[in-house]
Amino acid sequence: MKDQILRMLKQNSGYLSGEEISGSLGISRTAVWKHINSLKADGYTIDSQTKTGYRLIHRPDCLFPEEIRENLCTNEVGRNIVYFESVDSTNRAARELADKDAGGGTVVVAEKQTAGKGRLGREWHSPFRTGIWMSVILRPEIAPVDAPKITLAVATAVAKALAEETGLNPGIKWPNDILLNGKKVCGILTEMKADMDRIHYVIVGMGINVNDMEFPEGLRETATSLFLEAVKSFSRPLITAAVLNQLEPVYFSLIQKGFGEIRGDWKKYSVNLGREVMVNTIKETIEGVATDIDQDGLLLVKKADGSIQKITAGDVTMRRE
Ligand code: BT5
Repeated sequence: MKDQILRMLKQNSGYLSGEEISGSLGISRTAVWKHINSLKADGYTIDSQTKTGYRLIHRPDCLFPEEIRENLCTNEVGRNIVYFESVDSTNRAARELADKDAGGGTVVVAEKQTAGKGRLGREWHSPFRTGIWMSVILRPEIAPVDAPKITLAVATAVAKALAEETGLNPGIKWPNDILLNGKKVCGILTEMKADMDRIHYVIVGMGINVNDMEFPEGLRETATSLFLEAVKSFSRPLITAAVLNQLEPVYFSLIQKGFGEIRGDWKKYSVNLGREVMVNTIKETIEGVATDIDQDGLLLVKKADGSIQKITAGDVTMRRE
């Protein structure tokens, strides 16, 4: 009901009387008044005039599902959005929902994470209302070994959305970083629950720094935000919707046609290819030139002895950055 009132206010640039709202929604005027107060408590500025009614003056930059959905044009992804003002980790919350049978396409968003995580137990800095901290539950019918390709597909979707919405020039650093001017603006964490031959679900977590004006010591040199790069702030719900709008077609293309379909786009955004890289994997460090990404999403590194090594997972550092 609250969402419906909000929608009515958004569609009306002038005042809407309590009577009009109560009449069209079939609720009492007191109920309308209560919902309006609740919207105000959420941060919406609504002018209330005894004679003329209510008018929406300003909306907060929040990840409320209603704000995201307004710009969403997907069929499945983001049709169900679970909102937290604060949560330990949206990936952890998404896992819990997926274990309780939440459908594929369910999105979890939070204004803040108290224990946001990166890969291999690293921390993800996720302060209140500066960025987009979100996780998408996916239920792909692909083999577990193919799951890492989802990270690459999602990186392509994020890069496309950021380029379109901001006019900036994002680059993908294999496998899971989006960079702006060499600094990290987004990290992706893909986790899954699977048997040997079957995926139960995949959780794709994305952390996008949007309106951060600064970063703490330790991240200052390596992290950036859309605000710092464009010198203007952006609507977080709008960027969230833009990312989900790109994610859905890229994901379905991956599932139906394989990584080959996306590979061209991925390469267009890659900042690795043709560069000297050092890749730390769990068991070794590989140095060479990143020459390509293959049909399976593996990074090909040409070593000094001329041999090509295919890398499935690791951290890439670029030389002469
Ligand atoms: C990642 O890991 O880049 C994956 C980050 C995924 C975060 C999202 S937020 C929503 C969802 N819920 C979660 O709990 N996580 C996901 P990795 O490649 O391991 O990079 C981690 C490293 O990035 C850290 O060790 C820091 O050096 C750096 N870092 C931490 N916070 C950052 C930030 N906000 N912006 C840029 N760099 C950051």
